[in-house]
Amino acid sequence: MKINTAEFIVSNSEVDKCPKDFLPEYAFIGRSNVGKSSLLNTLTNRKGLAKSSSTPGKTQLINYFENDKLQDEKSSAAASLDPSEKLFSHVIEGKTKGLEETVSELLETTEPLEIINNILLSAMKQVGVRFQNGTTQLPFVLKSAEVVKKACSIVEPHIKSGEVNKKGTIVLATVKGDIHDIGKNLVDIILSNNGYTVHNIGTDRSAAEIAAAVDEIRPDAAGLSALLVKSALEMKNVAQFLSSNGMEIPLICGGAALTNDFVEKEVAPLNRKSAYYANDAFEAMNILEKLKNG
Ligand code: B12
Repeated sequence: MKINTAEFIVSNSEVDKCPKDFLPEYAFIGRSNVGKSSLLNTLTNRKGLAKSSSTPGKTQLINYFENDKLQDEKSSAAASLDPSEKLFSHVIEGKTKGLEETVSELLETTEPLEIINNILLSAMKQVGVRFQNGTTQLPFVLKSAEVVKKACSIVEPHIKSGEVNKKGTIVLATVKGDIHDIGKNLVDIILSNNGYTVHNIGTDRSAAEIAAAVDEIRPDAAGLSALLVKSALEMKNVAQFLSSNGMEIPLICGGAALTNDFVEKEVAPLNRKSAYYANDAFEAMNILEKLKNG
């Protein structure tokens, strides 16, 4: 079976095995070039999901694959994987069934932060690559994101707090126009468990909302997240808004859409108390430490 981003060569008997992550735009079945909607219909009719002429929705298809005996076949294949590989495949496949057991098993041998940083993060990165090259689609990405969130909530209580005395306070937000929060929430978990007080005010936060939180909480820094090119630009507005309201708060900016250069040249000059780029929570901690030491 040959897979590339645009097409998927299958034999008729392989249609049923077509994994959800690789639903193609079109497929070759025998000599016929079958379009996506007829492929969806074939799959749906075989399982009796939709008897009418209506095209099946993605939810139906997700259910189809989740309920299908294929899942059982996959589960027995998964049984031979070690717990870290199992967790990785939970994320890739967006599968929550058995997640708690897998994470608990893994926690017996692996440090919680290692699970987050090495397994969950790289699995989500892999999902990102698949999304980018067209081999998976948004609903499946969302399912993977849910798995990461759920796994984090199971792992988090097992993280030993780094310090009893609080090292500092930070307000965290994903900026306006952006609802991505997996990375920001990981930063929250890691900072919280390393002695920082984190006020995570959520996603899609306007400059005014961020400023209000800063005004109320008086943190040592504000951590801003952006994953879209458009929302990266929003960071400039936040810096401008804070400055024009006379606020002096260092910004720590992160997220895949940012670069050190952008933050240094475009955001920092607009903020009264500079702005720093951080690749991850650990870099953010280094910055917070430096800020504390003047
Ligand atoms: C998951 C995901 C989604 C999920 C988000 C679920 C959620 N609850 O977060 C859903 C499906 C909702 C989604 C929606 C969309 N997405 Co999206 N999404 C992704 C994906 C696949 C993974 C992002 C992720 O979670 N990565 C894993 C985490 C752990 O990494 P991270 O966020 O980068 O965080 C790390 C660091 O960056 C850093 N960090 C992050 N924030 C912060 C903050 C601070 C203070 C610090 C210190 C560090 C830090 O620390 C983290 C740990 O190391 C990326 C692809 C990719 N390769 O990134 C696309 C991607 C970001 N999405 C993209 C797009 C286009 C969209 C949509 C517009 C799609 C659409 N057509 O509707 C919408 C946008 C909706 C909106 N208004 O925001 C594009 C953005 C393109 C661009 N450059 O502008 C990407 C790059 C995919 C692509 N190539 O097309 N998406």
